[in-house]
Amino acid sequence: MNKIIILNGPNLNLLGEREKNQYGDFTLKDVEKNCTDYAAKNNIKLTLFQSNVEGELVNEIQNSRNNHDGLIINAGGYTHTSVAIHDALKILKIPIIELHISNIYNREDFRHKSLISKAAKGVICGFGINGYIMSLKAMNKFLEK
Ligand code: CA2
Repeated sequence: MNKIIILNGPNLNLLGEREKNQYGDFTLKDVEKNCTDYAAKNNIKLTLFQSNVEGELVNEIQNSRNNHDGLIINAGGYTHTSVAIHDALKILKIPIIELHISNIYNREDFRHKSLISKAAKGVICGFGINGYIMSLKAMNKFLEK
């Protein structure tokens, strides 16, 4: 069984409440349920974590180095600013997938730069919340022996 963690960063707890044109009208609870259902059918032991606090995300990334086989992260706005999250991800030896709901490259210039990408094995962005299932599928593929 592959042990995979999905981390969601700041403001993603408000999914479905505002900016529906950008992020859709599904809530984080809906997204998490989809992922949990997919995991149950696809040999994945799934951990889900969301925080608006940078240091809490760093702690969870550090803890995952001994507890998980793969990490998927939508770092939200910290994607574009956080050296601390970049550094924590760099410590890990497990595969990392960077995930975004929206296509960050067709949005404002400040979203075009990601500090997460340097640490990620792959990036999935612009596929809406389907990106979460796509990431789990891709991670299972990365983890195939
Ligand atoms: O497209 C993504 O998944 C993002 O990581 C989402 C971040 C944004 O800062 C990144 O540039 C791209 C923001 C998440 C904000 O989520 C909201 C949800 C509902 C209402 C308002 C914001």
